[in-house]
Amino acid sequence: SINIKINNRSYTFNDKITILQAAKKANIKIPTLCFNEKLAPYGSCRLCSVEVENKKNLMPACVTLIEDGMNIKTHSKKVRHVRKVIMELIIASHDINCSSNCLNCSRANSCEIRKISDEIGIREIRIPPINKKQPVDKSSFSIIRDPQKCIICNRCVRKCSEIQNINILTIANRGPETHVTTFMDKGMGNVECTNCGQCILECPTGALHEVYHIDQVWEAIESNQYFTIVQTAPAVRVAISEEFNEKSGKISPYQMVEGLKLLGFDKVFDTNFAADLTIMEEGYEFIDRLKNEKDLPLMTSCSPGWIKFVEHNYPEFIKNLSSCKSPQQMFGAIAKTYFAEKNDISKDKIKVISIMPCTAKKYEMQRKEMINDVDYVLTTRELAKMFKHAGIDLCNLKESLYDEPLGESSGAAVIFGASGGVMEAALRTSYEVITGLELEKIDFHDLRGIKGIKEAEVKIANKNIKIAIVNGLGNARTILEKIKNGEKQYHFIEFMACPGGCIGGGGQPIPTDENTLIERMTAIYDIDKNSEYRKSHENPSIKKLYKEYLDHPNSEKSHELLHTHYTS
Ligand code: HC1
Repeated sequence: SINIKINNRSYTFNDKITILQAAKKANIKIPTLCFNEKLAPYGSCRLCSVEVENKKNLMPACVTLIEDGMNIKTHSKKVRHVRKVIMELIIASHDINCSSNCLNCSRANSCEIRKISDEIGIREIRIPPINKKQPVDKSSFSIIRDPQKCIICNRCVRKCSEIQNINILTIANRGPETHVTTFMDKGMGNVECTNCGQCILECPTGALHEVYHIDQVWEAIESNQYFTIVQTAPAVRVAISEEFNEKSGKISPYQMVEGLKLLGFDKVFDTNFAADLTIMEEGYEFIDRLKNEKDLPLMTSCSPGWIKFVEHNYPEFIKNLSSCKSPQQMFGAIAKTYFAEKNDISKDKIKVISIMPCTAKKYEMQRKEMINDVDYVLTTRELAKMFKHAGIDLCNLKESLYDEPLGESSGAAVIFGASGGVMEAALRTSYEVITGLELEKIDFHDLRGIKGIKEAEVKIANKNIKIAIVNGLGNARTILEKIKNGEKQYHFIEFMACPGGCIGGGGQPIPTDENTLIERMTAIYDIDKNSEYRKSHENPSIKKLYKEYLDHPNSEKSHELLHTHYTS
């Protein structure tokens, strides 16, 4: 055992952990900026510096291991003074006008610099600000990067390489010239960025944020020219609560619907309707591929970050991708045809606005294969801003139902928002279609949870179907490599670009940590459990859509509207 003293109190630990971990176990908070326990330690910001007896210099708590007999002071006069100087330097290297721009900063309410400055007692900034003279990177459809606000904590770089395994961000130069950049300074839109937005979730400041569509959406709502249709993704309905300081799921989806009606959208519909539609199309596609043993494993195609990852890195698997458009895009296609025709509205007058937990959806809507299905995408964070702009107190609103017919959905659709949900929804339908029998145990608990790679075998009509569920692009790379070298074989795989699935999307409230993911996931499965219909093929509005318009899954009309193909 290792005996140490922290602030004159004795503690015993069994493992050689860091000073930071030991302090945490002792309920002592040491401030950090460049540290995240899910990423490799970096030790650059030095905010976590502590005094260790008999050591000349202060030691960074995040990378210094405890040793028997260590006597540590975490908040001595010297430590407090040094932390203030470090913080002043960090602030000086941050946006030259942060104190005034802070008012319109994307992170005005969640800036880690502001929070830590308060915690360590910064009262004045004695160091003049540094102008880094680097332009804002606006090259991406999804993400804006403002180097003036970057404090070089390296968390975005590490998240992109260690968790997502994409490696498009890097640190360039040294000393005062140090900055985060992309290959040859090309900009995020011109390198192999998947638009997943995990870097945004990791950024402690407003140096990274989504490309805003808020102004265009206000304009569409307020113009008399357009018929505005909003669709809400599965994961948004639980996480929106967090933007109003409530636990995930506390504000009901129907209060959010009422809020959307108050904002002035002409129709409030649901992406979940299209998730049910996706299950019909993809379920039948799976049955067909299984029967013909063609292009297996089938790989899901609803996560646009994942699709871009395959196109750039594994073009040999493009044939395995489902030809189904994502629910977001299917929804737009149906809104501008079936709904438009039924209601005699010119499709050119319709503006489809999606509320998504995902920054890559802003890129997906602009892909040439499916352009014009959707007009604008707002993230969960942007929607919360719009509610606040309009003075809508979401927590105290009455509940209002989604409009019909594109607002009806099953429990199988809402679970799309959590890792494993698309697979579970597909199995609920495929089982019944293949066997003609009723599936009695519809909860597939083995497929749930935030673990990065999950595997299972399901027996359908005497055939063992091997499935995998993968979330996070680093894990996607691991599985694809194993399939390539013959180590693994599957029939069907669900892939989601973001850790935890869409509930962990780059457009979700910040922080998005492991605890929040679990809370969001629990709230999602609660909605499923309490749904009137729990299988996509039971959704009455979906049955009607096939009867009145599409005929049957994978029909010619379905292919024209709901399917696509990808190229490398
Ligand atoms: Fe998702 Fe999907 S589940 S991709 O995670 O298939 O973004 O929530 O809307 O399109 O339905 C996201 C979520 C979302 C689509 C659906």
